[in-house]
Amino acid sequence: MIELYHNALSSCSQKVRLVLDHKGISFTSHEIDLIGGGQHDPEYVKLNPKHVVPTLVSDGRVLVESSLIIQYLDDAFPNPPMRPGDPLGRYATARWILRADTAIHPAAPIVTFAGGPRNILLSQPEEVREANIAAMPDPRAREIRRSVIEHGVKAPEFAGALRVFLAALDDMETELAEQPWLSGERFGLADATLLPYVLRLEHLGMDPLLAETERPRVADWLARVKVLPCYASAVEAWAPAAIVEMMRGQGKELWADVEPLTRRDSGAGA
Ligand SMILES: N[C@@H](CCC(=O)N[C@@H](CS)C(=O)NCC(=O)O)C(=O)O
Repeated sequence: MIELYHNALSSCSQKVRLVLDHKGISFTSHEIDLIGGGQHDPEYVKLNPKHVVPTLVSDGRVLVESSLIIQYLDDAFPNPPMRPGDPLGRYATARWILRADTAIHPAAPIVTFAGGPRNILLSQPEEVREANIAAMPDPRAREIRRSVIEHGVKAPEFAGALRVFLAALDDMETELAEQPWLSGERFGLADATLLPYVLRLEHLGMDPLLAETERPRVADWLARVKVLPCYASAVEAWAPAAIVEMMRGQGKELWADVEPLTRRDSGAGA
């Protein structure tokens, strides 16, 4: 019996749903409204003391940290395997997972909240928005959230966070020259881990970064991911179309400010 506390558009939740779906594991869904502050509900915080999603409950055992959760799922439900069998292949997968946790994920709220969702937060009454930020346990995360809400893509943190994404895309492009999937010969944990961040760029209207002319192998990889059954049920089925459209529209309006930061001669991608 699996229960998942998650959010439709959260990258870490998408990652776990992709793995659950790819393995054919059904779960009871508890959606957490991150914009409304559901992650700070005292009952939820008992499960996840970091006030974040996802949280997976497996036969009564509470599991947090999406990267550990997907590795647990691959151990507990080994078919189909989502990590290569050979030690070097497993190392390569673990390295992508580590990179997502230590670099890409910390950059994600900056890239995200500087764009589309910023308007949603700005439309909230200030006391509601501030109460939700004040409830975030990490003081640095609070500071960054306030900065990106105030300054958008002009926030001092934005260009560096975008560079983290660009560097990951460029390394994906290199790796995909050697093998069809980031996890080796088939879709696996590394692919499920990176997909939500690549998709986030698309949702934020930054599709030119994913164009065939710019990064042909990443474009091809994304097209192949999108025809997998798990993409339809774990990502598309959950994503609220109106919010994605709003984010994309907002991102396209901001592209003139963002594009110069993505040029290779600007130091981006280094
Ligand atoms: N290391 C955690 C990070 C989880 C995380 O940051 N989740 C985000 C959504 S992707 C969240 O819940 N944010 C709450 C907030 O923005 O207040 C994991 O991998 O599970």
